Amino acid sequence: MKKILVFAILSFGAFAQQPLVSHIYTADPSAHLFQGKIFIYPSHDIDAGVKEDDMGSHFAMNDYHVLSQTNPAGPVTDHGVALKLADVPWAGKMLWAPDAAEANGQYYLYFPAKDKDGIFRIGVASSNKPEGSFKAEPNYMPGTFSIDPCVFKDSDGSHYLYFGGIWGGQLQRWKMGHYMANDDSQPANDQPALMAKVAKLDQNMKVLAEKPRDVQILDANGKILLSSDHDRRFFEAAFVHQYKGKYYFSYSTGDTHNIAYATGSSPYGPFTYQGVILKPVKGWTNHHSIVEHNGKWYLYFHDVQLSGRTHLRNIKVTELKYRGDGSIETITAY
Ligand code: FUB
Repeated sequence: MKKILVFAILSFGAFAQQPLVSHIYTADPSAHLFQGKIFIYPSHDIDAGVKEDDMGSHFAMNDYHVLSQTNPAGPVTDHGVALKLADVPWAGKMLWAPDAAEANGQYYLYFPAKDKDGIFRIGVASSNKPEGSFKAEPNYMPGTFSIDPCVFKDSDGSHYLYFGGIWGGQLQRWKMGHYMANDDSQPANDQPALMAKVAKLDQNMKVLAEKPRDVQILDANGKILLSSDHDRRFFEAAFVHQYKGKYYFSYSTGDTHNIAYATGSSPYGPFTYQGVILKPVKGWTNHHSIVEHNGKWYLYFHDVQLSGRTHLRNIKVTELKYRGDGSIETITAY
């Protein structure tokens, strides 16, 4: 595996302005502290020459690289190709946003791809090293669908898989509990918005331990967010972390381009909407992760500074700050 060390980050002050790497396009960064280092699991954007459409067909990625840093202001190591489409027996195309988890000394990469029938599913691959390379299971995880897996490890050691994304991510095609190929309609404006899904993972980390359930996001009055509420409802890019005993469910609002968050007292939710973590960035998509390092918190995110093109993105990092009441200060990247 080829390692590339990239000395792009020079000072803390330059953080939010500078892409973490520029030798490849990267997006959807999922950052985790493993073995005392920050490992970043991004999408690897390429220009595959696929015509742009509303379903995101031009995001036609075909491998993953794993990156690492000893600290968020430090140089980045690219550990090379960690998994490629050709080595995933069930997958047909479009390796979208991944996530990773550690259990029992093994590392697991969770990733969405369209299967050979064009249906997005979530797959899992494993390795004994956080940087891979990863070996994919022969089939996708039964019971999974749509995109943007996020794995959260609770304080008791259990792991939960969150997933889902609307429009190109196909979540709307599952609104009746089964796949409806040509139905991209959204619930009526006065109906609950489509919700991300969550299920506990089996201890083997490779299958769900239960049927996925809805991740409910409520307003301050305890009412479920409606389909018309584009500024606050879930679209894609689920991420879960814990802070001072509370669970924080953060996500992209998609067509309104914010990273928003909601908090709750269980990994299953319900979560109550709190506000915006990250305002829209350059490019259509907004996708992030949150990690603690040496007592400070960091937001990994992406924009299109290097290319100006929405499917050729670059990852960045900036500090994230909590107020005394646990709310998060809104970040404006520019
Ligand atoms: O990278 C492809 C897709 O773009 C991701 O899966 C979404 O979250 C959006 O960032």
